[in-house]
Amino acid sequence: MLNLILFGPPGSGKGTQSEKIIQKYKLVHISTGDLLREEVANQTELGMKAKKIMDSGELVSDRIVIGMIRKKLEEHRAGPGFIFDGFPRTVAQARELRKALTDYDEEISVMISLDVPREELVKRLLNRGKETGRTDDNLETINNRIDVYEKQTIPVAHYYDKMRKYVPVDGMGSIDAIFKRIVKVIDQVK
Ligand code: B4P
Repeated sequence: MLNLILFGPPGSGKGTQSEKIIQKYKLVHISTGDLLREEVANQTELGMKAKKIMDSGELVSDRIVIGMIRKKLEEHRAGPGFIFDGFPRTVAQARELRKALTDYDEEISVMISLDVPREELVKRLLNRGKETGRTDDNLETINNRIDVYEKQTIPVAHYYDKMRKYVPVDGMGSIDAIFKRIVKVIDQVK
């Protein structure tokens, strides 16, 4: 199985590039952001709790997120592999993912990290907010999300770097140019 993590700050293009990766490699896409937004849209108890946290730019609890991931892994255990988009976001989530994959005799093949400067992230997310009305795409929340990423999520990159699985990719330029860089990395580990 090919198991990828697509990593990077909010607005770095994880969701955008995931769509192209899934088309080419037929992987199962797990986006914790999408799963949480689905809960919000369905107004579940979990969704109501998550919405407040997401609108402030903080991270939803590890316990909730890991529960959602374990469920998806079980549903697609016989599949071609996974692309994890926006997960893990804390070292605790990374450890739990490792345990869960080990239960299926699997492991992460590579973590691809999209590098994009802060000014560009803010620009992209403000634009997405205008186009989609996403309630967490306003300046205050965007800045907090980037701060939270720097404090709580960057250590996840060090975790995979120690295992020699971390590969940075330039996330600036056209969507197709970035995709070509990603394909090069995937084809080396496949
Ligand atoms: P996510 O849904 O993961 O959202 P994101 O990081 O903001 O977006 P992404 O990087 O996918 O950017 P996109 O492709 O859309 O998280 C939302 C919230 O959910 C978090 O704040 C947190 O509260 C919660 N959450 C999620 N996962 C969690 C976890 N594991 N643990 C705890 N909490 C969790 O790109 C952004 C914009 O840029 C788009 O408009 C796109 O069109 C544009 N764009 C993309 N590529 C471009 C390019 N090359 N050039 C110009 N524009 C580009």
